[in-house]
Amino acid sequence: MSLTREQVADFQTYGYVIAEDVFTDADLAPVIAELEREIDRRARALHAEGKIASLHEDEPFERRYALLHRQCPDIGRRFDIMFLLGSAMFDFLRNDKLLDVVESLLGRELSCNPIQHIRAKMPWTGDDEQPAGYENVPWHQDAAVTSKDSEASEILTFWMPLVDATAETGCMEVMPEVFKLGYLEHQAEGGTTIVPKLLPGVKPVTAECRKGGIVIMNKYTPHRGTTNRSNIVRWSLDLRYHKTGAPSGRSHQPSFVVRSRANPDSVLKDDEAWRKMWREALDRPAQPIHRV
Ligand SMILES: O=C(O)CCC(=O)C(=O)O
Ligand SMILES: [Fe+2]
Repeated sequence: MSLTREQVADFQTYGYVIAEDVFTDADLAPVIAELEREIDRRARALHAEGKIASLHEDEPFERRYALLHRQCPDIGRRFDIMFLLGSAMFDFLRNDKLLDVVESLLGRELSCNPIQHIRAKMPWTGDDEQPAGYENVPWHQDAAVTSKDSEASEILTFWMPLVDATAETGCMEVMPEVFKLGYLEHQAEGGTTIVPKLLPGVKPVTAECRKGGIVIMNKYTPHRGTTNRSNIVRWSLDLRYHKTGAPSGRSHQPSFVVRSRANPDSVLKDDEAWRKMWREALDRPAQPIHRV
């Protein structure tokens, strides 16, 4: 499904747009099933080591991981796309409905950017806001986690919840129109975040998005996570795409062609080749990936 002209214009105007109902539950089911298998595998291994007492096998995807994580946070170690390298995830990175949306904004020569994550934001019952950290991110622009040589590249973020993302479950907040200011200096303290005195006083928008939708953001759009006050895990994927040939912002990690009119043979269809590229990249000495 391509974006409508109005959605494209909204994106150009505000620096973000929320496209609802792009995917059906069936489109997302293989990715969720792959995550469920991984969770089950890890739970059984930790159970065998005596680190998890109850497997909570009957709990749904939305709940089970939180109940396991509470018993042993180790279950979340390296729970991310580049470490799991699953076939269903690879297929989803190339999903036609997703790429039709990407093409609406970036044109016909498209590469999947290596900055991509699975996020499992746990329920939070504390009186305070859920602390900044991997599970709840402070105000930032995604440009902050790219190298400077990619300044001129349009690297767009496609954020997709695997459960309904609402103010209660901890959806994002975004600042409309602020992308026009370009890059704002970030600091490392408090998690990669915009230097507080540079944060514009713009009223944020609560970016609620039902499962099946996509929150699309410009790389200079400030956004943050909010507290998950529900009793389910706020599962999401955030993927990025750029125009083939443009610097990815992570030249030491694998980008790959997902769609090409000019050179259809360049499209990567082999998930084993994708795994190999990531394994080689992860084996190389760590490179600085953030600007701060
Ligand atoms: O998932 C979140 O709450 C924040 C995600 C984020 O910062 C991103 O996708 O770039
Ligand atoms: Fe972000």
